[in-house]
This record gives sequence, structure tokens and C-alpha cells, in this order.
Amino acid sequence: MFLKTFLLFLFAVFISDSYGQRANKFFRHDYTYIEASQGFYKVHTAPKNFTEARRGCALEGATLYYPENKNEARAVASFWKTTQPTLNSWVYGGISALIAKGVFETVDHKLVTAMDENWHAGEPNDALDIEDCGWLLQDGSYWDGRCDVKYPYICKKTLRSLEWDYNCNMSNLDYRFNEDIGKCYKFHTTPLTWTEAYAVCSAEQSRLAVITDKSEADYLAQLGESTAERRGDGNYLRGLFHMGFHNRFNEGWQTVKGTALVDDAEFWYGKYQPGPNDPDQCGSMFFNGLLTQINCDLRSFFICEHEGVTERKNSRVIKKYIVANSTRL
Ligand SMILES: *[C@@H]1O[C@H](CO)[C@@H](O)[C@H](O)[C@H]1NC(C)=O
Ligand SMILES: *[C@@H]1O[C@H](CO)[C@@H](O)[C@H](O)[C@H]1NC(C)=O
Ligand SMILES: CC(=O)N[C@H]1CO[C@H](CO)[C@@H](O)[C@@H]1O
Repeated sequence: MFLKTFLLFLFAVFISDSYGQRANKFFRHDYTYIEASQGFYKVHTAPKNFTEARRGCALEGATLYYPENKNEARAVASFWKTTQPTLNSWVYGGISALIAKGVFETVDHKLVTAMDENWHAGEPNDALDIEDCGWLLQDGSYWDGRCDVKYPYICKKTLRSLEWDYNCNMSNLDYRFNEDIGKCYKFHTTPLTWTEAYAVCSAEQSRLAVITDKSEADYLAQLGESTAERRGDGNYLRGLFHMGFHNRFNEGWQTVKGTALVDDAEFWYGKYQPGPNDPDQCGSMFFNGLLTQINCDLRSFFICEHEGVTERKNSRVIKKYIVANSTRL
């Protein structure tokens, strides 16, 4: 009985610990927590069209903001006005009728009927037959407007949806921790150019993977090899994936951290490290772990990496063990 109580106690500690990040109220550096609406927000001042805006939020682990109630509309408008006083007085809101014309839905697929009190008077009217996206005004009301013009936007993450990977010290749960190397990796199987891949890793608060030694090169080759979707349809380069090194400044090959790339021809395909004047200026790795230079505009899979937290490793493993085995008591 005592043992059972004790284990239940540890179990409770584990639960509260996994929710600890919610108590910390931390999502990402670039997001601000607003207590009144229990959410994290970021105003993107660089204008994008609607689809880019929606994707921009998704890449950051968030969604394109729309107010769920008046309270949130007020709190976020105040944040928007005080932090970005010179910004446009409307942004893209997270509602659109892009799937079926006239059927407005939020980005999380809740219906927004024409009766919704948030519509500005006279909207939605689909003027010119091209108004399929929601423009959100500072008073919390919507206009229906076109989707292709570029406007600022706001991304949102609710506190209740916040998850945390303690080994990777991030909210993105798609990264895989390697204890020996002390880093977390994500193998992306949507092919992109090297330049786009660089931007995606950055939006995930990571960077294209940098190899520091042979064991890391071997691990990444193995990670690629073991990824089920590693062959797919579409127009992209098969057999390799983009990595975090380049020669974009014609100053010789370097890592995306700005450090020197391992200077050893053994790491390169054909045992040849290209010179600083090679026309191909971006870095990739073959599935066999060997490096190669590549045209930065060619599409391929890629790997992002994020620094892991090694000192907490042991306590996490113990807690997982307690949870896994306490349920059988
Ligand atoms: C937004 O721009 C991208 C190109 O950057 C384009 O592919 C997409 O179709 C545009 N979306 C809209 C709704 O215009
Ligand atoms: C987790 O990352 C934050 C920065 O996002 C850093 O300040 C903090 O020290 C890291 N925590 C650990 C345990 O490494
Ligand atoms: C870490 C550990 O010892 N976990 C054990 C939990 O219980 C299962 C059996 O249900 C064992 O296989 C694990 O080794």
C-alpha cells in the first residue's frame, strides 16, 4: 500500500513535470505570452500572402491567429498596437473559404457562418468574386478580402496545447534525440531547395544539420536510411539530403554556424573536397554518409538539428521508467 502510494506520488510528480513547461509559460523566444487569453503570440511584420502566412505559423509550431472571443480580440489588439504601432491596421486572420467558395472556416476547421457577429457590417460579400480570406481588423472584426496580396499576420499558440520535449528543450515533438551526440534531429521528407530548407530549419529554431565527426555522419546516414518515406513521388533529387554547410560567400566551405567544415577528403564523395570556386555552393550528404556539393536551387530532403540537453538525460529516463511500470501495480 505504502509502495503504491509512493509510486502514485512519483507518477504525480512526473505529470506535473511534463506540464511544467505550461507553468513556465514559455513556448519560444519570439512569442509573447498573454495571460488574459492564455496564449503565445507573434506579430509577423514582413507581409505575406494568406497561404504563406498560414504556412509561416505552422512552421513555427503555431497557427494563424483569429480571435476566439472578445476578450482575446481585445488583449491581442492591445499587444499588436503597443508593440507594432506603425503596422498596417489589419492583418490576415486565420479564416478563409479557400477549400469551398463561400464556406468560411477557421484554420482549425471550425465553420464561420455569415451570421457570425465578428463580420464587419456588409461582409462577407465576396466582392469581385475573389474575396476568400479573412482580413482581421484591430477591433476584432473581419472583412472578407483577397488572398494573394501581402499583409502582416499574427501567429498563435494556446497554452493548453503546449507540449515540451525536455531532451530537445523545445516544443516541437518531431525531433529525435541522440544521447551519444547530444543533439536532436528531424529528417524532413518534403523536398525543398537548400535555401528553403535553411529557412524551414530556422523557423523551427534549428539549423541544417552540421556534422562534426564520423560517428555523426554515420548516424545521419542511418537516420536517412531508416526513414520510411525516403522515396517518394515528385520532382526532386533522390539519393541525398541537404546539410548545414555551404560556400555561398566563395570563401571556402564552412558550416552554417560559420565554423570550419571538417577538413578531411575522406568525408567527401570521391574523396574530393571541392575548391572555393566550385559553381555549386551548397552542401548535401548521400545516403551512404558521404558529402557532396550541390546547386542551391535543387530540391531534396534535408535534416535539421537542435541542441539537446544532456545533463537532464538521466532524470528523464528514470521518470519514464516509473510511469511505464507503475501502471501494472
Ligand atoms: C502565395 O505565394 C506563393 C508563392 O510565394 C504562391 O505559390 C501561392 O499560390 C500564393 N497564394 C495565394 C493565395 O495567392
Ligand atoms: C533551453 O533553451 C533555452 C533557450 O531557449 C535556454 O535558455 C535554456 O537554458 C535551455 N535549457 C537547458 C536545460 O538547456
Ligand atoms: C526500465 C525498466 O526496467 N522497465 C521495465 C518496465 O516493465 C517492463 C515489463 O512490463 C520491462 O520490460 C521493462 O524493462
